[in-house]
Amino acid sequence: MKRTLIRLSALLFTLHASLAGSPPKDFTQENPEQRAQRMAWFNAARFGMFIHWGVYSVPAGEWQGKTNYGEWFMEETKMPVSQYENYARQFNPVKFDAKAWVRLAKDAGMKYIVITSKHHDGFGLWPSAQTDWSIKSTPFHRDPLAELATACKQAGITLCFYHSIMDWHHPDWGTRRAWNDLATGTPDMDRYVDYMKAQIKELITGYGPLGILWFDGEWEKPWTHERGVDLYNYVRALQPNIIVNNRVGKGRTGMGGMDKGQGVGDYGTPEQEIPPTGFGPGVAWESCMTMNKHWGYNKNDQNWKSTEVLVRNLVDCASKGGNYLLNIGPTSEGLFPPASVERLGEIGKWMKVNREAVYGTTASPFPKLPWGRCTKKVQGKSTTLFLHVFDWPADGKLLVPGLKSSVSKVYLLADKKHTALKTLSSGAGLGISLPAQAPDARSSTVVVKLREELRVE
Ligand code: FHN
Repeated sequence: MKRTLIRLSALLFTLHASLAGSPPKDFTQENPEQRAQRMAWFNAARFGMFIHWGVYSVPAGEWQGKTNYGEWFMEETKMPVSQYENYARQFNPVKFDAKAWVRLAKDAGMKYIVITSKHHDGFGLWPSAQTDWSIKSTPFHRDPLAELATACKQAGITLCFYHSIMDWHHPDWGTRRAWNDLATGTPDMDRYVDYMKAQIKELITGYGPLGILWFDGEWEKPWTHERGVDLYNYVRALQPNIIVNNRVGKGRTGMGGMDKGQGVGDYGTPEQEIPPTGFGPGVAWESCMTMNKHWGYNKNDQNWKSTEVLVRNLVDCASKGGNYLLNIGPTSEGLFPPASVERLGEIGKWMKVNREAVYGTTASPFPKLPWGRCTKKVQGKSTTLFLHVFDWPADGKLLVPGLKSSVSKVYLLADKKHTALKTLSSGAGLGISLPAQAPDARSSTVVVKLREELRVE
């Protein structure tokens, strides 16, 4: 009863405030402590799954003899929108199993999933009340996002939505395509923003608490910084603790993904690249990458990155204080490509041994390490360094340059007995004697427990 009264009074307060015409709250003026609290899960997670799924998976990258298409199929083929809509009628992912997808992500060590609720083609992956251009117009009379939300909740995985600001299908998107043969009238961006906000409200209020709203497609002229600030505040007002990436505004410097200043959004979004260094404490970022060459499913693209490259990318991001968002492009049947499943399984085996050297870590205190990377974990007064050795020294001698702190224990993370490794401090830093064989050629972790505060020269 008391809880209901509290809720009722909060609702009345909000109602009064809005009737009184008080200005909407500017969430960009959040204090550092509030921001740190809101970003904590993201910064600890370090590893997520990106999913690009939509009707573009039906042609699977192939059209009129060309085989290099992906989620940009409509734009790159310049297919009349009326013809492109036929793919929705063929989109029937009868093999879609949300629990299986979430299990694959969780077993790979991923802590969150970002799935395309709407990509640039405007197709809604959920039964939106705002348009028929959604899963409603397919033979698949289910709600994949609802099934994914349930599976994520059961598995303790954070669900996030990717939502494209740019919309090649909607008649009011400001830069209308010549091949949008269904659009009539003059584009009206205010009307478009109302439509986009109505869809976003469905997503934020209909699928449980979300981790991130991952905006994209912000680069075209009709979108402005001011509209970005407004959209950021709109989203945060609907779910105050949600995280919004920097593509809600206009601050992103191309694929480098970081803000050039005057941006809006909570973190930077390098794409298909990893920054050369981190950006210091308090600057959150996430590098998103494909596993082959396409975001959306392309049946001919067999350019798969090796598991070694994927593991080292994850370690590289974590060593610079960032996250790794690794993409899957499911088929129109609702399956992850076998090559993706294979790599997810291999990454999962590596994470089973090395996850504590990734989750909850912060950036390396060393400028550059010739043999690999380093992540750091501070728990109370104790500091642990995780040395990720890519190039195992042939002579068994590993030097941590400049490390001056005394150490209490050094051991291989893969060694369940935590057998102490011999160390020798010198003017050059800390020398560690390693066994001849690396536990994992892709990346092996040496744990260095410091006895005192961290000192690096
Ligand atoms: O145009 C999109 C592209 O299709 C894909 O979604 C990537 C992934 O972040 N983002 C844009 C390109 O920067």
